[in-house]
Amino acid sequence: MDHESIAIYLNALESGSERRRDINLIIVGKKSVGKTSLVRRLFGEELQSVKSTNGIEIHRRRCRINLSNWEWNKVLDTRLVKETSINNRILQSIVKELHQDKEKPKHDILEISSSDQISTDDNKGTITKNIEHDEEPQPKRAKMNYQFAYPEITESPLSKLAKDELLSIIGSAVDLQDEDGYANLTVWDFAGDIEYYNTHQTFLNSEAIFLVVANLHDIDDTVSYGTFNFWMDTIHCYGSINNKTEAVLLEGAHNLLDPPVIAIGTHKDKFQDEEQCRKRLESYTDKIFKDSKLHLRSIHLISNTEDVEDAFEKLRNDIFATAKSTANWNREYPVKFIQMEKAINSELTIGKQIISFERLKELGEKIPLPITDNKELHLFLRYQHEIGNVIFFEDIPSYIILDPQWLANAFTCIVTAQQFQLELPHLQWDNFKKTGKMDPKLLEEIFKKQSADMRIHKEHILEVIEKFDIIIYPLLLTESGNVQREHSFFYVPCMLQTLKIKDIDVLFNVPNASKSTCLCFVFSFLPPYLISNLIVSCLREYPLAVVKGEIGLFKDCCVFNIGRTGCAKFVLAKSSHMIQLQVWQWDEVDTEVNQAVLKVVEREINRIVNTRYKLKTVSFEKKWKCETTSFSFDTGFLEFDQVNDGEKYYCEEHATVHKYKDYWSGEKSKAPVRLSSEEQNYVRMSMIVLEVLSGVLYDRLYIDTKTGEILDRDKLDITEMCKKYCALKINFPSKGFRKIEKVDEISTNEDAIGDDIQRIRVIRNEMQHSSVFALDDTRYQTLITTVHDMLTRFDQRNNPAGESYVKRLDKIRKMELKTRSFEEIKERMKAGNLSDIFFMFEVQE
Ligand SMILES: Nc1nc2c(ncn2[C@@H]2O[C@H](COP(=O)(O)OP(=O)(O)OP(=O)(O)O)[C@@H](O)[C@H]2O)c(=O)[nH]1
Ligand SMILES: [Mg+2]
Repeated sequence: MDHESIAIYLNALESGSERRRDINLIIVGKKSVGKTSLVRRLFGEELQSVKSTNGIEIHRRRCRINLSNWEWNKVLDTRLVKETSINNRILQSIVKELHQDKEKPKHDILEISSSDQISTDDNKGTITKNIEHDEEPQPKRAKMNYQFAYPEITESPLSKLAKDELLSIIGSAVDLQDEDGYANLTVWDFAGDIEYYNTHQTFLNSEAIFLVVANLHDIDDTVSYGTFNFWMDTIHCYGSINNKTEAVLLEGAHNLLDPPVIAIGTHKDKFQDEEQCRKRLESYTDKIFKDSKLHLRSIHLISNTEDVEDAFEKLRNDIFATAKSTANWNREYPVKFIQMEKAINSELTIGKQIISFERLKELGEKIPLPITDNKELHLFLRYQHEIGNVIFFEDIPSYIILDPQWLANAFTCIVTAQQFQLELPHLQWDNFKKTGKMDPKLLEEIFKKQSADMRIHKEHILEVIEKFDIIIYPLLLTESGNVQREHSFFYVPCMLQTLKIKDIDVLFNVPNASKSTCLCFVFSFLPPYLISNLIVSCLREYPLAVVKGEIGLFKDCCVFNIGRTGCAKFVLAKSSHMIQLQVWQWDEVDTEVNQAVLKVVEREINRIVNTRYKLKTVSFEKKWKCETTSFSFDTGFLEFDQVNDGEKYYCEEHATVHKYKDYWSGEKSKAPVRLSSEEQNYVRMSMIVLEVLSGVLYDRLYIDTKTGEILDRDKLDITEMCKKYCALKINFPSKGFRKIEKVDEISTNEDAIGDDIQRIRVIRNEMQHSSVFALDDTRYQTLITTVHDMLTRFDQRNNPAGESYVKRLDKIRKMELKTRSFEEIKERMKAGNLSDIFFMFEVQE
């Protein structure tokens, strides 16, 4: 093994990349509609012995990328195959590097040719390799012979690592041809039972393609439509604009949202007429929420039992075409990351299903070209999560799940659909469903039925599923008035079936005078599992309230104690599209208690929505209802700045007048009464920078890199993007990048893209470095004219998907601004943290 080959390898690791083609296909729909049967047919398998799915089944396959001859190969992704595949990818990157180096004079590549006979010779400075295969069935294989000679260099510890690595790859089976010709397909077959919806959530993500399946025969059933609608809305929670600008424009489609959905109607065999089937399925797709509809790409009508292969071939091709139209198809993947994949795969091989971020860091340090930057490791994990290789959430970094099926199995130990509960008829399910309480005896019986592997790891499984918010060991008040964490049993909120929301205050005997106004988090779409996650989160901080021996935990509703005395409690209750919070104080009312609880609850909702699940389209508004409201009343909300403390207001629910008491005053006192016109100008311009200009720059970068390079779209930062653009060494601004401070100093050469990028940078700086957070009318008008002209040019150059940039600008100019978050925004401006401001600022068109 010569040093230059090691150098090439290290270079490939540092700067090289491969094209990834990953399809993450998730199949959802009501119970028994035919999801598993559909998976079988897609894989060309028999339908016999299809059983109802318990939880989630993950099938991983590789399939050939060839539109005319596209087959879903039955290569199971066993660990051995995975290892081989990783080695192939590494070796291929070296060969690619060699090809690239061909043009460089210092590299003296002697030969790259096809030959059957390859050998290894360390002394003469050549790598040769006989590439063999142990996979079957195999198409034509490329037998590569590559030899090269370089001067000797001193061996460093790094090159020693690289040498060992290369030797180990060379000693394994590789097939360069195959890697180029395959896409990785992961199919997730989800159970239809509602009990699992809480656990399904862990496996969904914004990069998948969804098949939403409905039984055409069931179409008039309201539960059937409800489930279809539920899945479309749930998918929309992950919605983002499909930014593959060119592809979308070419097909004449606008404003499509990812993740894409293909709607499938099964049981076509029960109808004579295909047109009738189509109308039935369209009666669903026509009714769904207009934004959820933007995910829908096509519909397919099939019979799993009767249709011949053609129908499934058509569907396979459609899935493939859909995958190709997603933003991340063929994206560049750093070769270094393949190394990391190899490192985590070896952890799996030695039986570790879970590793911590700390362990990942250690692994990152040990690979031939170490990854030590946390951000880079996070990017790696995010990508791996998106393609379904690992499960990783930023808020639980100690639990990186290397085998998603293991986690799915762990979930189904505890979250069990009715049908699977029936297999253990002798157990006390009723009490479990009523109280959510899992006592040690029931737990023991359940684990007796699990596989040996699961039984051995019982404690570990419980620890993991607690981290994933499925179970909670509650805090309880002891008789002596202390707060203690319970360890002998736990609760499973998502399994509860007893609904008590209506009479919860009667149960706790709460006098009206003790109740606060009811704070409502009103969602446009409220993911149903959110309340269980939220209850678990709050039970980590507050003791569960108990009254007359009955605990305050019910389906979609929970009562917590605040402090040790029990004199103050709060309730969280879900009803239709809102989560409600009410504080009960039997003693003197202290509004600081309300504010403290609100802070925790709001923080946890934001964590679940934004950090845990990264739900891009889920947002809420905080409103309120009167003290004596019924939790099921879901209209007639009042705005926080509508009434002042002590003022009277009309209550729609009780058709009478009440006096307003300000329990949540933190809500109001923070905000200035009104924004001045200069402040409004400033806020508008900041929003234009964040919402429009950063998008322009992103699109331009995307077009000019021509690589679809991985960019963190969530954290668009103009400085970072300018740096990247600068590195492309094209379209330099007329006066260089750094010298200009004001937009007025930029050359008047309006054709130059570089000058416009410069304009974006300095306008953003002007906003960020403002010390007064105000912009006078003249300056605002000057900037608006500059931005307007520039956006007209970029509309021509970038041809953006969806709305034109100028239209987006006009929207912000006309928006009505609310004042509440202004102080908070100023703080963030001062801190230099400009991202996300737009989302914090509540705006109305
Ligand atoms: N006639 C007819 N029967 C079908 C069709 N698709 C599925 N079935 C039958 O419906 C039953 C349920 O099918 P599955 O594939 O298990 O349904 P599933 O959606 O995976 O069910 P869960 O995993 O329990 O949610 C089986 O008996 C299938 O044979 C179809 O297109 N036509
Ligand atoms: Mg199934």
